[in-house]
Amino acid sequence: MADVTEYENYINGEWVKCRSGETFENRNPAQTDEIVGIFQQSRAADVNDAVAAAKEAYKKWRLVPAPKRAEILLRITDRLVKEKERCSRDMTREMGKILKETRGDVQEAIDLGYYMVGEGRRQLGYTTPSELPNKFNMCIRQPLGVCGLITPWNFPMAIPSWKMMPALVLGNTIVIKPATDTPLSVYNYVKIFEEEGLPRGVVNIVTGSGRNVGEPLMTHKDVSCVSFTGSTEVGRRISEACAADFKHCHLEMGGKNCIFIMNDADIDLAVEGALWGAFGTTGQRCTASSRLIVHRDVIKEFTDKLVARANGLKVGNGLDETVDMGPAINESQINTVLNYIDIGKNEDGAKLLCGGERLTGGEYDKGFFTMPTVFGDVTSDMRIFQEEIFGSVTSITECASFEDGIGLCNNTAYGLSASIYTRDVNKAFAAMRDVYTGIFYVNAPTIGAEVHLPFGGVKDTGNGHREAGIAGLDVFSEWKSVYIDFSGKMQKAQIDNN
Ligand code: UN1
Repeated sequence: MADVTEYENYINGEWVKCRSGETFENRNPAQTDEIVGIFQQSRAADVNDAVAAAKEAYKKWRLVPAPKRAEILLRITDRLVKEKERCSRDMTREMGKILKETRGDVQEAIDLGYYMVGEGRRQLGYTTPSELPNKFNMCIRQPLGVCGLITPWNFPMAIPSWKMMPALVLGNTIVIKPATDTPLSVYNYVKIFEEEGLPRGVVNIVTGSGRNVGEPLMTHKDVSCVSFTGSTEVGRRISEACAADFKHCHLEMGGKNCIFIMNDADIDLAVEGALWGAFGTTGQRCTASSRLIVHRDVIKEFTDKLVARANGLKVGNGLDETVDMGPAINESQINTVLNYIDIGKNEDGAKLLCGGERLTGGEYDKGFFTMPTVFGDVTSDMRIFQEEIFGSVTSITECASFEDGIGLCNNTAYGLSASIYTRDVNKAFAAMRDVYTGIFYVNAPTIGAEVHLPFGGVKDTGNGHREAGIAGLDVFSEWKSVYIDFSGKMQKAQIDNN
């Protein structure tokens, strides 16, 4: 215990303990006897301090020329390149996903960082003619003020970067509350911000629970924008809380993503995609491929091959480079997954094809490990077809035709990501048009979004916003339309030009 580091909040450019002095432990989900760090169990008073600092810092930060703001973000991102391996290892220790994936997570923050650096010299508004003589019209982006960011544990650095970088390049200041399971990754990121000279108060980190930190942050009167990634249930609460004060509110929530495998697909490629889409990040992605909708002509071949591959995956500690799949994030999550496995086993007609249990014995007893699990003969009325599991479980559903398959893809409350495997370009384009999601892939699984395209979903997945890409700027800025009349006369729009 003695050599476990205690990490502090970062408020107004100082590392400080929370006011109550309470702390919580961050444990390695692959090896729960390892404490990764001790973090501040903050409360409303700490949130108030951080928001006050961010509000004060905003006065100056919004006036720093955007290219200058971007220069700091460039230095931060260059540093992150150098710190990638350390940050990836820390992330595997606190989150569990395998090193290859945590390196990808940090890389996603690097990619997004460089992309947003470019926005320092863009943030394009537009000019447009006026309807009146000697008058000039344009619209520009304006920052919002203090942004409250509430980030999840499954992409502990990538998702914070999706929110922090656009917010900062636009001239906002930030209070971020990382997930309690993965505060170290955000700490590592923010530490670089500090070391690379971001002015005090521009970024503040307050760790603690949703109730103690998230709630006071999202209801704080000086917070202008809340950006949240997490469950649909929590997102709904945040949406209601923000509505009272008309705060900008960006929500990125659940998914029940499907891969649709047509009878003309390259089956080996589809199996590869399904395996990666379903069991990458132990299935703990909003974009995970948790429904596999397969044309009946190829369902047997696909199922046999997928089950063989799933059985061959090596589950274990993500720091071991030979491991394919790490643990679930925590006790409660593994219990949710095991509960859904039970639900699947008890569904009338569903067949457990592989996995279906917690892994025990030896090192497994120290962590939250489950087997990669595949259910067959799943129909659209079943809970395992409809509900987000967020774990190493996927399901196979038979379809009779292209139209039937599209109907099944859309038969869900969520709308984040979907994909089709087919060699028929007509089918690929029709599916792209008719499947109702924010992200769509052809001949690739439902995961693998790149940072310069909008990320987000429809229906219960989102509330109409997107992050990353140019669309990500909309969350953290407001349009201002500017009219400059140089006629020297009192001109009246809509009236003088009749
Ligand atoms: C998430 O699932 O929460 O496309 C984010 C992907 C990653 C991001 C996923 N680039 O799967």
